[in-house]
Amino acid sequence: MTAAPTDGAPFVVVANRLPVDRTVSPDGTIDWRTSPGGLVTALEPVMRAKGGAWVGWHGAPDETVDEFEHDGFTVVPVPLSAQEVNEYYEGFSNATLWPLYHDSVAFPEFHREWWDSYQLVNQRFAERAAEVAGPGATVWVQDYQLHLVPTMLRELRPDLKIGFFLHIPFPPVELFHQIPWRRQLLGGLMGADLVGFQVPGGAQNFLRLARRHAPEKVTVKGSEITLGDGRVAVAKAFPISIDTDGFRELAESDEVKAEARQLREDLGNPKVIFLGVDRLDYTKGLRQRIRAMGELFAEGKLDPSEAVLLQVATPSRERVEEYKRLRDDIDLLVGRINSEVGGVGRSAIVYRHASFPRHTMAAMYSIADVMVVTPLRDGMNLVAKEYIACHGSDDGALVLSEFAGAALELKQAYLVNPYDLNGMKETLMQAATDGPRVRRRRMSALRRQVSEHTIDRWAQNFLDTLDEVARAHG
Ligand code: ADQ
Repeated sequence: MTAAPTDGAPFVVVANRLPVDRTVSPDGTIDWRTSPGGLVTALEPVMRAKGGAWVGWHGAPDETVDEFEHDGFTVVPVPLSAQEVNEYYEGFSNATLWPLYHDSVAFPEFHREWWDSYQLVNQRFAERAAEVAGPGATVWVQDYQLHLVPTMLRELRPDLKIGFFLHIPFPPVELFHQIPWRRQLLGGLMGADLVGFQVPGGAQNFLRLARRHAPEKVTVKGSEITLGDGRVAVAKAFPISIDTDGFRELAESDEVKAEARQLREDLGNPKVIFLGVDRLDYTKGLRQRIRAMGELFAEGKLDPSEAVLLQVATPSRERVEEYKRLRDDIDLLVGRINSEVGGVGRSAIVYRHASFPRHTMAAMYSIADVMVVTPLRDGMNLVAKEYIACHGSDDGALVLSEFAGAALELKQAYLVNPYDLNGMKETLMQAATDGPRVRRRRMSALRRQVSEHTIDRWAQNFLDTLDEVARAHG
């Protein structure tokens, strides 16, 4: 057990990465800047009001950085060696759990040394959190890289309220079964008072697995798991969202409107702009989407002098083998389609492998007539929601995979099965050609949904439920 520091933080977030990036100016001064992102935006006000701390890796291997104050909260860097980045992060997190949790759309690898590293690093995160949390503090652990932290932390600090949120899907029993360390992973989560998932199906999978594979005897009733010592862990869905007002205001600003006009012009003022925006990841269904669009151009259903697919893909996990292969595949596929269709000087597919600032993303969303979001499996997918918030007029259309968590809420989207290429082609055409009344009806229903369900409400809802659960079962 670790003694609670009397001056510790009453609210602590534990995530693989810190919400700050280091910048070094020409004179060598080091500065930290808050990195843009939904989670930070949602939690910053809570952190400031409560005097919070954020525990996470600072992004540079083999380097120790001291704790510091930033923007009203305490930043607590956790060091990782280069080998740990390889084994805990790129290995167990991103080449074992990530593919397996996404329906095994890529083959998950199981290596005992990756697992050893994963346990070691999770223990380090738990110890840092135990050192900075004040007596009876609320600690919110984020995502699949830190599965074991809730139980490790509870052992060190039984006085804490512990919440966990999984941003990616939680797989069905049959897939989870394959993991050699399934008991430990399940047991890790059971240390939390509240375990949050993106969709109810994730919570149900977890409860079903808890019944069969918990490391100790437990009773599962409804959404509650009662452990041997009488403690209760609750599993529930909390669908994440975005800073809707922030995105809308950005898209309505004069700068973004001007950027949007310029962008449309740069694309040659086409009649229909299809847009894809993704992290370059094999779960996002890029191969299928680009093939479907390529066939529509090749078959003459879409005319490259009138329509374009603008596809942007953020570089991601570039040292992992599967991601290198994907990058090459997409380059090849886009090159082949563009060499076969379209006139000279005009591409059917405009593809950028780059990360863009938020204002450029808002400009792209606002000019897209059809937003195409077709993951093979996705916890939620924020891009779909960002499009709705930014696309001011009601003439847009969202084509959305049934396998994105967002499909459960965004029912008025044009839903597709990304494995069914013909079905996807038909729906893409329907989204592009439906009359203004149908499109307006769908878009305004989507807008209502995203306006009412924002990231602030998500965070508040999770933290209120955590309080209730801890009070009821404390
Ligand atoms: P991701 O897999 O990263 O998140 P997503 O929810 O779509 O997926 O979020 C991607 C974010 O990156 C969006 O905010 C988007 O604007 C941004 N982005 C994408 N391409 C970009 C580009 N080229 N330039 C700049 N920004 C870009 C994980 C889960 C999701 C879950 C989220 C949140 O996999 O299912 O929705 O966490 O819980």
